[in-house]
Amino acid sequence: MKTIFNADHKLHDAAFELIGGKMMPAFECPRRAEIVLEKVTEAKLGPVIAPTATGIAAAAKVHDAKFVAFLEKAWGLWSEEHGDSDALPMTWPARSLRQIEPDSIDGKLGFYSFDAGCGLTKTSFQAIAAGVETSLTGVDLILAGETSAFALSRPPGHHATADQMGGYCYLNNAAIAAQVLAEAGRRVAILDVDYHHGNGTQAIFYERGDIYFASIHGHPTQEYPYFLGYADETGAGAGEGANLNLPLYWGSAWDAYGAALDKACEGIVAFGADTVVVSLGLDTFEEDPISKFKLKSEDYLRMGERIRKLGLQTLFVFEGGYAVEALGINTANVLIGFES
Ligand code: OKP
Ligand code: ZN
Repeated sequence: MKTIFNADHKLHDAAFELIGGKMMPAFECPRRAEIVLEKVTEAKLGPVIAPTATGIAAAAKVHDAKFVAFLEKAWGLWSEEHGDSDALPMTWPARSLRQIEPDSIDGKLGFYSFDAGCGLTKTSFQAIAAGVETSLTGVDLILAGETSAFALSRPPGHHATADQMGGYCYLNNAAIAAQVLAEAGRRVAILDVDYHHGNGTQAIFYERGDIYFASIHGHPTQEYPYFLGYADETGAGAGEGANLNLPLYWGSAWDAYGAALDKACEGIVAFGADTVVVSLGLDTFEEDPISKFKLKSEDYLRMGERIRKLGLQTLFVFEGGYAVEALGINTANVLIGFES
């Protein structure tokens, strides 16, 4: 399996995040992608290639063009007003407030986000754009007939909606890939195994019957992003039946997880998918610092094997996972299990 590695990922390096009432070093940090690259290379899974400079016009297939343009110019507007600090939203158009885009940068940041998890540095957009190119290069490999490919980039994407960033995510790499694959005639299922519900991906395809979305994640009564991801969200309109949420409670280990993964895979088969995009988050790990599932390193081999049993062309797109020391091994284990 080829790995497409976004070397520009390191251009996104937020100074800190506010979590649990404390200012902490950002969990979503450059070391994450580097350790995954190390372990994937050590595992000799296949060639590591650079993304093709395709540009990011395809992002507008699932995102609002005004949102993409905003991301590109946000830090410039911010620095004119606030100097060199990371651009960070702090006020949102919540219930009772109006959905009108303000002129000032602080207002715009709130308008185009749903939480304070998305700081932007001077060079963040370069990393984000190269991330889109990374997943598009993965799409090219799949369309060229490769059985699988791994798009290794950060920041992640699955929380990003059509017009809002949130949860460390800016542009939705997996959704963009799925859309381009669907336009190429593929019947696409997205399997989101990140610990957090892929609210952005779900929302983007919720009313569509041509792309299936299945997610296993922390139950929204307990876990971020809290306001989406219930089992009764099954799709709407033409998309009715094309959305499958399998929320699990804190403390879930492989017995419960493996059973949910079976259900997700059965849904993908019933949908008749020929191509799978896996939102590959490794924050289900027992030692993840911000998550509360109990998967062990060996369980990721089982995960990869189960996905392989689908027998479909598979594009893995890197998402979350914050237990940095084990992150490389856990990621490689999914890919090793898939290839076994
Ligand atoms: C991004 B991805 C919960 C704080 C959550 C945001 C988490 C974003 C995860 N106590 N902060 O899905 O791994
Ligand atoms: Zn996550």
